[in-house]
Parts: sequence; C-alpha cells; structure tokens
Amino acid sequence: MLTTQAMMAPQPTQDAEENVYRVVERIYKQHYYTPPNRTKPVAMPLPDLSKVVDFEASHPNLFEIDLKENQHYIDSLQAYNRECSGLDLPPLEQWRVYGLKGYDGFMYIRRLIAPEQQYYWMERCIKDYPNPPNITNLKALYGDDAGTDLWLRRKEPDSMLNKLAWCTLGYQYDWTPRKYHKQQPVAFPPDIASLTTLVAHATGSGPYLPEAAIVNYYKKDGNMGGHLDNAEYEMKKPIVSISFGCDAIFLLGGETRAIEPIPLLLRSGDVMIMGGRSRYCYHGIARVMSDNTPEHIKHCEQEEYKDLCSYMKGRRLNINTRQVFERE
Ligand SMILES: O=C(O)CCC(=O)C(=O)O
Repeated sequence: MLTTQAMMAPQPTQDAEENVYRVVERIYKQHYYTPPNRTKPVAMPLPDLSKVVDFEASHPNLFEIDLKENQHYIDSLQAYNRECSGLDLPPLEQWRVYGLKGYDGFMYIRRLIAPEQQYYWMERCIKDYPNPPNITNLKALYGDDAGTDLWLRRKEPDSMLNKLAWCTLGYQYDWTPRKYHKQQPVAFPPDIASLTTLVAHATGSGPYLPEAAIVNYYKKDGNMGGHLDNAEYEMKKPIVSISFGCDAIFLLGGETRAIEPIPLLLRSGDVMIMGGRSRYCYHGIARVMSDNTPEHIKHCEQEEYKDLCSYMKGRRLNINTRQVFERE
C-alpha cells in the first residue's frame, strides 16, 4: 500500500506496479522539485519520516535477538577472543541485536562501534583503503595514478578527494564480463576481516570469509539507487555492512522492484547483516541525512582527528563485505 506522500510524488516513468521501489525511493531522495508554474527548482520540505524504522526506538516490526539462544554463541565467544583484540568492541553479551519481521536473515546491531573507534575506521576508509592495490572510481575514470594518497594531497588545487565515490577491496569485480576472477586474489584488509568475521560468527553465519568489500563515500545529500548484490558465487553468506558519519535512510525492498521497500534509519557505528532471503532483496540508500552529523564528528575533541571530522561533516561512509566463493 503506497502512502499519500508517495502518490503525490512525481510519477515514475515506468508503471508504478512494476516500480514501487522507485516510487518510495523518490519520496526520500528528492531535495528539489520544479512546480508546474515555475521554471526553477525549489527546495522540498523534509519528507515525512514517521514510517522510517529507527532501531533506537520501538517499532512493531522490530524484535530483539538474544545471541545466547543462538547455537553459534559458544563458537562466537571463541571467535571473539581470537578476533577481537584491538577491535575494542563491547563484550558479546552487551550486543543489542535486532531482527525485522518479514525479512529472513536480516539483523541489525546497534552501536557496535563506539565513537572513539569510529575515528579509527573513518581514517582507514579515507587515508588507507583508497590506495593500490585497491581500485577506486577515480582509477576507473582517470587511470593508474589517480586516487593515490588522496588525503595527503587534499589541499592541492587539483585534489580529487571530493570525487571519491567508492573503492573496492579484496577480490575485484570485473564489470565487463560481470564476474570475480578466482585466480586473481587481492589481499583483504585484516582489520575489516576480523570485525566482519566476528559479526558473522556471532550472528550465526560462521564460518565466514570476507573476500571482497566496497567502501562507499557519500557526499552531502547523497544516495545510492536500489539494486541487488547477486554477483557472488556464495549467496548463503551474508553481506555485513557498517555505517559511519551522517544518518541515512536505507530502503530494504523485496526480491522484485514491485515490492514496497521498508525505510530503515542507519546510524554511525551500527552494523547491518543481510543474510538469508534478505541477501536477495533490492536495497539502496535513499537519502543521506546531511543535517544529522553525529556530535562526536561535528565537535571532535581529539586533535589528531579534527581534520578528518571536518571532512566528514554532512557525509557518510559505508563498508560492506561479501564472501565471494563457496568454501568447504
Ligand atoms: O551505503 C550503504 O549502506 C549501502 C551500500 C550498498 O548497498 C552497496 O554498496 O551495494
């Protein structure tokens, strides 16, 4: 059932029945529109957020998951001890994990990464991950040299930092034949591997071998269109997705675009797991809430992170990992 707001939104080009995902996406995504009697676009008011599921509040579709009832708990405790050193995560029994009714295999861990730890991850995303052998959208556009040491070169007149949109880690997806090449492994960052292996174990998806990841860099008011992530040969293992920076409205749809997506509010330091049938669902970022820069970024007190936090104002980062190949 579409909301009144959806019906008032500009009509999509395709049949709405086919494209309910896009109709909902437009509600949240649009910042400007041109009224019929005007030539210039005008700013839209903030969309109605009353339907957005906030994991910090109660919602009829949310339920809490007790990891101790999970048969993998003991396993994950061992994994925790093995993997957690240096990650500084809360003890496993303090993790707040939520499921979403109707979305098999979806889980959400609230505030897993504390603000002080978020600085570490944001720094890695901006300073380290976009360097070779990892590929960035800039390398794809401008060739080999582009994109290296973007942070160090950020004050140069031709700095490309602002154009950084994504970087890929580990196995590289080859867009021409649309596949990963098993014979061409690329080293995967051990810190992301430890974190996401632990998360997958603890939530019942172990063993998990993160082999490829995308880091997304969202600018002010950015978004990412609805899509499926179905290029991996191993689809039984989840996508583990971590958010940093501004809040965002994530749409979790169904296995076709005809199914109305549910809007979820993703916050900095939270981790989302898309396994089970949710791994096959359309999803995307309808809106980065650029006015909601978290306090610890807006008013960073740690000298060494001040520049980084100033770059992060109005922006969002996301790391998402996948196991690509079936392993015994
Ligand atoms: O930014 C996000 O949270 C979603 C990213 C995503 O869906 C993707 O990279 O495939």
